[in-house]
Amino acid sequence: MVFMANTSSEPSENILQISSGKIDALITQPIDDVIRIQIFIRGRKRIINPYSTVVNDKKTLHIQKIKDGFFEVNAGKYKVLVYENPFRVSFYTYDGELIHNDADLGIQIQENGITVLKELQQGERFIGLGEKTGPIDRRGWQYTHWNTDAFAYHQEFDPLYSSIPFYIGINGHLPYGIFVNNSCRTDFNFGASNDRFSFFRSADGYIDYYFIYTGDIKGIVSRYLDLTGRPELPPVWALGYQQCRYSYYPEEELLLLADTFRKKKIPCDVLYLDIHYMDEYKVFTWDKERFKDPKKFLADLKDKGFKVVIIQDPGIKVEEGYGACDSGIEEDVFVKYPDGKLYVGEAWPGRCYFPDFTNERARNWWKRQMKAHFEEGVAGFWNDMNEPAVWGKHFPDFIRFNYDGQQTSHLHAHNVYGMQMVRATYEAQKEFRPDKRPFALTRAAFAGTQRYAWKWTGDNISNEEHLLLGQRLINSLSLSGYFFSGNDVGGFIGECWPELFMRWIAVGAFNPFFRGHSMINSRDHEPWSFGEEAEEVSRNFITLRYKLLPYLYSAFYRAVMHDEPINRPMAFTLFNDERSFSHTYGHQFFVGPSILVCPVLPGQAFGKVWLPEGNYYEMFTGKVYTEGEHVVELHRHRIPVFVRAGHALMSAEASENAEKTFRGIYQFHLYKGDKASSGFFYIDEGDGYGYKNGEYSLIKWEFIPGDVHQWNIQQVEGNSPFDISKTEVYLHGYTPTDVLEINKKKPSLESTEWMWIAPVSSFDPYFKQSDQSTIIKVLKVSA
Ligand code: MIG
Repeated sequence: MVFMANTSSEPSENILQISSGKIDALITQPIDDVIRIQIFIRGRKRIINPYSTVVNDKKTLHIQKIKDGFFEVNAGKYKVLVYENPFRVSFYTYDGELIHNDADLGIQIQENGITVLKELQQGERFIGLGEKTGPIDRRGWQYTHWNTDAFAYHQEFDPLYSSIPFYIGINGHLPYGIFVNNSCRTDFNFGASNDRFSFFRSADGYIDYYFIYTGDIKGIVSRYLDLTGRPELPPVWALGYQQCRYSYYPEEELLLLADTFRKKKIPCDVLYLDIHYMDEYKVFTWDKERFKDPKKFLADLKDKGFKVVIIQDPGIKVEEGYGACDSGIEEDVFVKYPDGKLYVGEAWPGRCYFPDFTNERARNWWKRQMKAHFEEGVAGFWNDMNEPAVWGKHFPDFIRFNYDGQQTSHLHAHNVYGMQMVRATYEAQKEFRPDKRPFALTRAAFAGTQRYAWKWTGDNISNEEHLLLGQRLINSLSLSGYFFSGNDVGGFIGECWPELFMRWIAVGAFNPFFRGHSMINSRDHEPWSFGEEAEEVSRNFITLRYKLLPYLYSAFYRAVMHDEPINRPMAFTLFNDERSFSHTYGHQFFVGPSILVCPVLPGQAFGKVWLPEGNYYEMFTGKVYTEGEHVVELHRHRIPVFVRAGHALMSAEASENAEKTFRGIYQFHLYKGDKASSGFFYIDEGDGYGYKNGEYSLIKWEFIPGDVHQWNIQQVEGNSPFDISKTEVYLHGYTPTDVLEINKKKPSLESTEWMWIAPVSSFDPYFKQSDQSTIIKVLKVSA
């Protein structure tokens, strides 16, 4: 039912429709706390992006007509005031505080461009917007969404590979979210070169945006995920260390690589095949000289405990007799010029046709082409060049796309092309290997792609700037609801060096996606590629990653089930503290609820860390730090990482890969504190869907301080019994005179040692004794 602004029909319809000057507007409420506003230049065809959202606008809208041309919409936690002429909206709390409103310039139309201007509030900040360079706070910056192959990007480069047109504005203590669901090229201004307004602009005469207010950032991200969908729980092996190179071949090299990891006792789960595994870069083929028997080769690696992920590019070589080319033509899946001729663009294989992934027929065709790879035993798929990228940069704007029946041009399809490619890649896995959890990695993305794929941030550079700006990209993706991301450890382009690599592998170990990669004709980025010292440091941090797998996997579980990012930059909760946005602390992030990581550059003698809301333990030495800002001495072989006092961690004995680690011995680590706290650990079989039938263990830990410190650790959900009595328990920060109870019993304790990372050998020819500071004195509950 439509509530026409110019009629006096009764409230509680589901659409408020406004006509004002040259524009029409529709206001709806898809879900609680979210108001959708569509604005279009009257008479223009609207291309609605069908790919990003997973909800229908069904909710009743509570509209009250205050007087002619002025309405109030009750949106749950806030109200929207709507003025008809000129069309303006403003958002208020029920206490009458202004959250956000249109600027007095309102909506501007030039040709087919439509710009929605918003009043800039004093001190207003902007965070999110996905994979965008620049500082954490985007105030004073402008960005464009147009997925781009951004080889060797730098600090001020825009646009990059993906478009997530979702940001969070912070107006004092009132944060709000805006998601602009137009897949065409859009521009966002956050007060760049002006102090009057922020804006978003689309070039096609139509703006479709969602306003979200919940009172906190966590709630905003959660509503955004209600709108655009959530990923499913990944297989545990995807959390392991992954090794890539452009390119490993022939098969002997990969077998040797696998053996080297095992021989050097460095855990690793995944090896990658970059473009050289294919016959002349033709997707779905193998170079049979380099890989004589792919099935056997993959089985051999499987026996060694490795999964293999292969790269796939969208371009299909123009070549008669090449199966994908022939069948693609026959089934009419390639994009065309307006005159009906097939579009040909150039990429790795030379002249290529390109599947129209916005056509369901093409997606289904792609899935069928992938079938043989499942029979061969390929474990996961890596979608590259899917911006889409061609030599010469982009497809011409007028190339035709199906766009799921809306029949439009590249202008609308471009930004969702990669998303629809990786969607097909993901769906193929669901179809052909339904008992396993899919793994897809993508370079290009749009809002909603988090449902299908992990994302890495493309062709970064081996330099110090990229270690930090890469972290900001991951932090920003995290704030934008894209939780599973990471960057090429060591940097893709250029020559990394030992000191930088040691820093990068340490930081990477705490990011959701953890993969070493490097470009053709540059040096290898294997853990042993930078000498013995860097090898020991790499072993330490990769092993640490595996020790922490139960904790990390629990963070993934919380991400999928409870919308809590894995990687949480300070601004996620501390958005009212200006330090969250500073260059000094803007790179810091929590991984899960209890561990705080502070990326630092090589060569610095000391660094600044900010430990908010309570006391902490420096993870590797056990040293106690009080709440606040600290200057800490930096160590060549590790970075500052802290554990919250009063929190618990769960670890495992690191094995050669994630699945074996998951079947081993577990430990709980209880860190003495003075504030009550609680949290969860989650364990299941690490792959498959048994967990949907209750085959998992959800363990709750709880800390209550007092004269007697109480720690309670109990399985609270799941049918797989978790035997807490078989788990080792280590107490950090306690002395034998402390009085504590674990599950209401006084434990008997023994003094012992614990190491998160091992002492690194001394490489100084005169000073032989290695640093022992990572051997921490702890108490252990006696068996
Ligand atoms: O034009 O497949 O970002 O990770 O190694 C380069 C070769 C194509 C770009 C990817 C990179 C990959 C490389 N690809």
